Amino acid sequence: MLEHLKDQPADKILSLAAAYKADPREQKIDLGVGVYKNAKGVTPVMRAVKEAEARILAEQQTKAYTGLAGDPAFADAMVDLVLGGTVERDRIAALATPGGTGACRQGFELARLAKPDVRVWHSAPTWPNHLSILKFMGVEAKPYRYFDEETALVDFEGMMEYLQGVAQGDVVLLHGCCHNPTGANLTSEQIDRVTALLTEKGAMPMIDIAYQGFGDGLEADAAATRAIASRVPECLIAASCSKNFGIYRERTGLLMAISAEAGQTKTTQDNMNFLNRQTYSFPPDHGARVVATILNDPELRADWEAELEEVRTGMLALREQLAAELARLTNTDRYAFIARHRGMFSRLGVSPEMVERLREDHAIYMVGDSRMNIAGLNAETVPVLARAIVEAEKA
Ligand code: PLP
Ligand code: TYF
Repeated sequence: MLEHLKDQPADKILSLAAAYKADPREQKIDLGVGVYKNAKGVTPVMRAVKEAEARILAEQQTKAYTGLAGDPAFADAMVDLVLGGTVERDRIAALATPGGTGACRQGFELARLAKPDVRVWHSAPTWPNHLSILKFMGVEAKPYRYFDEETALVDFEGMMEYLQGVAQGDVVLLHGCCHNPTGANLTSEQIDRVTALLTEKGAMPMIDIAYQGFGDGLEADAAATRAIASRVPECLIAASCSKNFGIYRERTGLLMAISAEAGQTKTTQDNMNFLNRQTYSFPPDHGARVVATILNDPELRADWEAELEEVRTGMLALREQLAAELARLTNTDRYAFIARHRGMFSRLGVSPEMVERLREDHAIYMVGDSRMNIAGLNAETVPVLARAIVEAEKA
């Protein structure tokens, strides 16, 4: 029967990584897949992660199954990291999942379980996996305007106009911080207006937060999520530990579901556990245990926060350097948005042909929609990229 299988569309971001690897040119620059790299191009294991792993290796007495929802200590620590006590704990059900992707998938599944004809609104553009998962599930996806190609910032009035079309019982997917792929984010006033509109419409926000600590800091990056979650009756939150703990391959994430009343939480939790059981039974544990160990130990936590802060400020410095270099070369402030964007990514807003020229003529790899991973740069390659952009513009 397998002969009936058809080819599936490849993930463009992952295919780009393969193309980069195969490029024999020595001076190539990889601004593709969203993985943090230091100035040497290495994705390091964070110090606190190494130490937590050493402790777990020395102290762990059993590898018997956890519960279907994973280790409660992980859930508690992550609920606190993301929500910081802004929502009553007894209204929050939490489910450990394989990465933020697993949290998104189980969040969509939960919404569909509650409402079989649920529609999910998403920013245009959004992380391509949101769309491919929704399509695979057969859930209706509705785009809302988000990115203004002219300014490379958020078209907020356009967004609000689209969100007027939201109906009661719709899910509206938002990025908690560091929007992927654009790097353009809502201000706190704009978050307030979106929250008020969704409440008025009776829609449920679903927040995907995959880069807490990569934008303006751990607390600042959680502010939008907290502002929304503390003001709406119901909310889903998909959190990833892949980036901020650098544990990509450990597959560590958490789905939180906030119910309107504490009396609902048990049923919500039971449904979430059910979803894990139907999919893979128990979620991965190693990464979750590392995260809980770090967050619950003051020394490890302080060291993790310090290292994460270096990562964050390093990316900010690269943004500023690139924006300044482009201002100097073009004599305009056309690229000033790069310093205003936050997180790992900026969408340059240039044509696919120009992205192609950067790859062919300069061995610079960015995603076809002109998304670049800022962490793929270092102080030496920023001027190389800036010159290439200016040259490719003229070609
Ligand atoms: N959501 C967004 C917006 C992302 O960019 C990512 C990227 O990795 C994820 C979720 C999920 O990541 P993971 O499944 O590796 O935790
Ligand atoms: O957007 C990115 O680059 C990251 C990593 O199928 C990623 O979120 C990319 C593709 C994918 C899963 C993760």
